[in-house]
Parts: sequence; structure tokens; C-alpha cells
Amino acid sequence: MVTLYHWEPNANSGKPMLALAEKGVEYESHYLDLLKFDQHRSEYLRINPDGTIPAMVHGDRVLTESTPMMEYIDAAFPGPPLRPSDPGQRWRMRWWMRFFDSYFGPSLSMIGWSVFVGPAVRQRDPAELKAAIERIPLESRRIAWRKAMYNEFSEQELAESRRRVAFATDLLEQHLSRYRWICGEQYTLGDVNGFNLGYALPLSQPERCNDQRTPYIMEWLRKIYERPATRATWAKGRTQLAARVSMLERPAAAARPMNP
Ligand SMILES: N[C@@H](CCC(=O)N[C@@H](CS)C(=O)NCC(=O)O)C(=O)O
Repeated sequence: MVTLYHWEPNANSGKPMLALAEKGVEYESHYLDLLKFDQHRSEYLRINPDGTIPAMVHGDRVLTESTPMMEYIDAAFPGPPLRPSDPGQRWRMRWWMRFFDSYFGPSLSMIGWSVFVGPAVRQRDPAELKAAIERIPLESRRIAWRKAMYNEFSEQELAESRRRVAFATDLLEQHLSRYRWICGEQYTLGDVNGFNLGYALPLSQPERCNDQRTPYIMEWLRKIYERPATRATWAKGRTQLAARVSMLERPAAAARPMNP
């Protein structure tokens, strides 16, 4: 029996959601609304004292950290393997997962928190926001929330994040011009990881990620979006954040001119 505590299929929560769907594992879903600070409530802190999502409970195990959680899912359940057995391909998958998690993801996340999360909560009662910050267990998350709520990301750090996103997008495009999937020939957790982080790139970075400039990324995103597990997972989204995925629908074939 698996219970998953998650937010939208997006970034970290979407990783185990999509991995479980690919493996065909049913799970009990507990949706936590990040913008209502559900993740800092005492009921959830009893599961994950760090107050971050996702968290997964399997039997008597509580698993946190979305990327190792996906590896656990792949190892613990039957279903199609989501990690290559070839050592070189596995190294390549892990190389990219590390790059996604430690470089690309945090930069995109900072931009997302400054343009989406901050504005989404900023209008609320200041006393409510102050109390919400005080309840956050991890200092690093308190800092991120404070900056988002009070619009305190500096121009310098945002510029550095934009530079990193540009660099990472170009590197991914180059990689996908040589390899069909992240590890090479097989759809793996590396693709699950990258899709969660990047599915909205064509919308959030339209001048960097589009059919002309990054055709390989666009094709890769569309192929992943067309998988039944991805469709089913994104259908669980409740907000506009997850609804952005629909921009990966392939453009309808141009209407044929009628025969004269
Ligand atoms: N490294 C962790 C990061 C988890 C994390 O920070 N998740 C974000 C949501 S994407 C979160 O819980 N934020 C809650 C908060 O900052 O209050 C993972 O991969 O699971």
C-alpha cells in the first residue's frame, strides 16, 4: 500500500506521481496545497518534519527526496524498468538527474517563486503571512518564502538564475540532438525528472525554448506528454500550473485546401 503526499504534478511532486503511474502502481493520494501552507501543518509534519513535499509512505517506510524516491519506486515495484541496466547509460541518466536537481531546477524554481508563488500569496493578510513563515521548519524554505512574499529576490540573483536557465536549456538541446532519451535509447527516470522540471519551458521561456530554436527539446517534451502515464498524471492537477501542459498538444495539421 502506497500513500503519496503531493502538490501539483510539477517539479518535485510530479516525479513520484509520474514514476508510480509509469509502473502502474495505485496509490492513495493526499493533495497538499502549497499555497495554503498545508505542508507546514502538524498533521503533515508528523510524516515529514521538514515540511516539504512530496513524501511517500510504503508499508512502514517514509520516503522523502523526490529523486531517490523515484529510484525506490523503480526498484520496489514490478512494471517496466525505468533505469537502464547498461552502466554507461545509467551514469548518463544519473548525471542528468543531478544536473536537473542541483543546477537547472533551483534556477527555474527561483524564477517561478518570484513570478508565480510570491504574487499568488502576497495579497493576503500580513499577520497571516508572518505567522505562516514562523511555522516553516527549514531555514532554507523560510528564506525562500520570505523573499517570495516580500518580493526580495535581488536583481543580481534573478539574473544569475536566468543565465543558468539559458545555459542549461542549450545544453539539453545539444544532448537531445544526439540522444533520443536522456540516457540514450530508453525512457527512464531521467526523462521523468527532466519533464517535471521543463514541461512549461516553452511557456515560461518562449524566446529560448520554441520549435525553431530548440526543436529537439520540443519533440522530447511532446513525446513524453503523449504517454498515457503522463496524461493520467497531469489530469490530477487542480490549478493553472498543471494545465499549462496542454501547450504541448501538437498543432493540428493545417487544413487541406478543398479541391477546386
Ligand atoms: N529536495 C526535495 C525538495 C522538496 C521541496 O522543497 N519541495 C517544495 C515543493 S516543489 C516544497 O515542499 N516547498 C514547500 C515549502 O517551501 O514550504 C525533493 O526533491 O523532494
